[in-house]
Order: sequence, then C-alpha cells, then structure tokens
Amino acid sequence: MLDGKIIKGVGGLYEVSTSDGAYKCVARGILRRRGVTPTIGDDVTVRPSGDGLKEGAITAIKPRRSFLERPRVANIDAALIVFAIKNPKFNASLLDRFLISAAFYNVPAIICFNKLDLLKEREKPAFDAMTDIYKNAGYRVELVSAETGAGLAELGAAFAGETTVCSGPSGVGKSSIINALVSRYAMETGGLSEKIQRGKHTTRHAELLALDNGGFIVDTPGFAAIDISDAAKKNMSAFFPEFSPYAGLCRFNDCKHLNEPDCAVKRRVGADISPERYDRYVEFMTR
Ligand SMILES: Nc1nc2c(ncn2[C@@H]2O[C@H](COP(=O)(O)OP(=O)(O)O)[C@@H](O)[C@H]2O)c(=O)[nH]1
Ligand SMILES: [Mg+2]
Ligand SMILES: [Zn+2]
Repeated sequence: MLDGKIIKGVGGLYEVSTSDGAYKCVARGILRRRGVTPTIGDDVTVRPSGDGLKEGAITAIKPRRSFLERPRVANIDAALIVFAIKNPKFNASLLDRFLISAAFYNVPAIICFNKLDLLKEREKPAFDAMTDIYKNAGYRVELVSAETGAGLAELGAAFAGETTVCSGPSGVGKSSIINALVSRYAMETGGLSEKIQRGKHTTRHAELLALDNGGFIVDTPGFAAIDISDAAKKNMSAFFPEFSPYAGLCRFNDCKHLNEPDCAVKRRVGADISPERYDRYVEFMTR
C-alpha cells in the first residue's frame, strides 16, 4: 500500500502523486458504491497493481480537512488571491468578495498584487496606502511581477509543503505566476497561443501542480464576479478580520454594526478600521 495525493482526475482515472512517483489509478468499487467521489487534493491509499507499471487502485480516501466546490479541490491550505496593480484596473470591492468567499470556506487568504513592473513611482504612495489597509486588517500581502520575476521566490516560499488554490479575476496574471513557479506547467503550455492556453486552463478539470518545495498549486479560470451567499451574509462581520477584536463589545449581542447604538465596531471606523472597508461591509450587508 502507498500513501499519495490525487493531482489529476479525468473520466474516472486518477493520477496520484506518491513517494514512488505518479500512479495512474482507478477508484475501487466500494468507494463508488458509498457515493464518495475522489477529487483532486484528496489524500488517498493506493494499492499498486503489482506489475511494475505504476498503476493501481485507490482503496481509501482520508478525511478531508477542507473542501472547495469551485474548483472542486480537497484539503486546500491557502487561497492565493491575485489582483493586478493595473491592467485590469484594481477593484477593491471584488477583492473583498474574494476574501469573504475564502473566509467562508475556512481557507486562509494571501493577497498577491501582480504586475509590479507597471507601477509608476508617482503612483506608489496611493498604492502603498491601499495595501496598508489590507496589511493592517491582518492579511498577508505579496507584491510580485510574473514579467520580471520580482517577489516570486518569496511567494513560492510561502507555499512550501502546502496546497494553494490560485484565484482572482481573469487577466491579472494567475497563469503567468504559476508558469513562473512550476516549470512543468510552462512546458505544457509553452508555444501555445494565448487563446488555446485559455481554453486549456478553463477546462472543467482542475489539476494540482507540484512546486519544487513539496507544495501544490491549483490554477483556476478567472471569475468576473463573485456573489456573496446569503449564508455568508449572516456571518459577514466574522469575515472582516479587523472587526473581530470589537465585535463582542457592542451594546447588542446581535449587533450587525450598521445603525445600532453603541456599536464598538463603528466606533473604530477611521481609527484602526478603514472607512473604505467599512463602507463595503455596509454595501455587502444591505444589498
Ligand atoms: N506587465 C505585466 N504583464 C503581465 C504580468 N503577468 C502577466 N502579465 C500579462 O497579463 C496577461 C494575462 O496573464 P494571464 O497569466 O493569462 O492571466 P490570468 O487570466 O489571471 O491567468 C498576459 O498578457 C500576461 O502576459 C506582469 O507581471 N507584468
Ligand atoms: Mg489563466
Ligand atoms: Zn456593532
């Protein structure tokens, strides 16, 4: 028996990364009969077929630590939420939606601003003020350029031994960052036209790509919009980490931090809670 991780799954055939290399596996009937569908990211037990062909059967799936629906990936440790500094224009409301969505699924988020090479000197103060809002709120913020390679080594080090899902709007450079971090990926997509590459990356079959440091990363197609579910709305203040020191200090236990009197969160707006972030909280809560 071998322990491994499913890195690819198409049409009932799974590729499992093990200490003995990649195995092509089918799922044992008992899993199917129990209604368990193996998914990428699953930690599994493989019974090798024994003929030396690196084929086998998945006989067990370990309990999942986390599970994302879109893309379907199990055992995600972190979400890398990529936005471009410009081109496409930065949209803070959309970033906040991605952050809320990651928190809703219990996945720690790392914010990554790409296209650092496009940032002009005179634009730097405003950009730094914006990133400070997120840093002060408690987020880890990484600045990179997939084009020049700036910041990529530090970014890669952040994922050592972890499984990270890379998300964000389309055109921000997610695939470019992954290309720079994963050499095999670059080989697979190199030489293809942008259009074909896009088609390839937006297939329904997400894939875990192995990083040199033992981590894995999953590319995703960009989302133009991301809806905040009603379930997330019920618990919205929990998804604004900068509110959490004050959320229990309001006069009302069920304070929504909107128009209630003696709201400890509202009292901090303009102090350690950014007015812009608070305004977007109100917008998400009241829309
Ligand atoms: N100037 C600049 N362009 C970049 C950078 N990273 C990616 N791009 C370009 O941005 C476009 C979108 O990149 P892509 O990786 O496909 O974005 P994705 O849709 O998020 O996967 C491509 O034309 C890239 O060449 C960067 O760091 N700087
Ligand atoms: Mg892409
Ligand atoms: Zn309150």
